[in-house]
Amino acid sequence: MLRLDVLTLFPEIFAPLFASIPARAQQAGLVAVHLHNLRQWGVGRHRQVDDTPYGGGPGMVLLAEPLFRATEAITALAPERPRVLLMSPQGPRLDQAAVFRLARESRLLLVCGHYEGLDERYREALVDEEVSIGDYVLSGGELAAMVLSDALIRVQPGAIDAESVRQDSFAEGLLDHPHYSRPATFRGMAVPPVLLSGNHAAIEKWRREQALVRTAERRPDLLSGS
Ligand code: 9D3
Repeated sequence: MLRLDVLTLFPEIFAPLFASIPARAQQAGLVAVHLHNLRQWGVGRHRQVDDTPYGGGPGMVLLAEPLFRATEAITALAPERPRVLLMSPQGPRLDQAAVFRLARESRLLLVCGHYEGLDERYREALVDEEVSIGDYVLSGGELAAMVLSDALIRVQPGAIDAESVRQDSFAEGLLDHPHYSRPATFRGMAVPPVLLSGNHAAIEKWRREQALVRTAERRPDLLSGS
């Protein structure tokens, strides 16, 4: 059982974690997702969560006080201390190996920064690990937290067919082979005859070759190990 706590200023945009496979996984008790609004721990009458950066410059910085208080309060909601993951463009890029590693944890707290930065003292004191989902700029950590959560949820034992998890691209280090379904000929385009042969060894060999060719052509970095 995996418990995911998410700390964000925008809990209302997390609908994808309550649909499809993540919804079924929660109904089956394989995972629990708890959203928390950082505003709840804002300071003062205006529940302030950010302020201008010392030293000047554009943008705002999420205040240490609400981040510390929120993390302490969320931690206290369950017996186990969560591993605290900061969604951040400064982190190592997420890959399937990191997904499998993090999916074995029993409790994670995903902290979503905002376009602005976060007070560095929070990162130093309470963040265990930073996670980026790729080299492009998002407007906040929320979509990254949803991507990570979805990837973690679908590999929880029982969430989807175990063979599918094993065969996934990136788990095997290869892209997927082509897929076909009925009819055998569609608008003059025939399905590769080997797939209709009933020869399972030949089909397996063809699929592996196709996966290799595709990977070499489209993602040579996956083969060279870079
Ligand atoms: C001016 C420098 N920018 C850093 C590249 C500032 C900045 C831009 C966007 C700081 C935070 C953000 C919001 N993005 C995330 O919080 C984020 C993110 C991303 O933008 N890309 C990939 N993964 C992630 S995880 C969190």
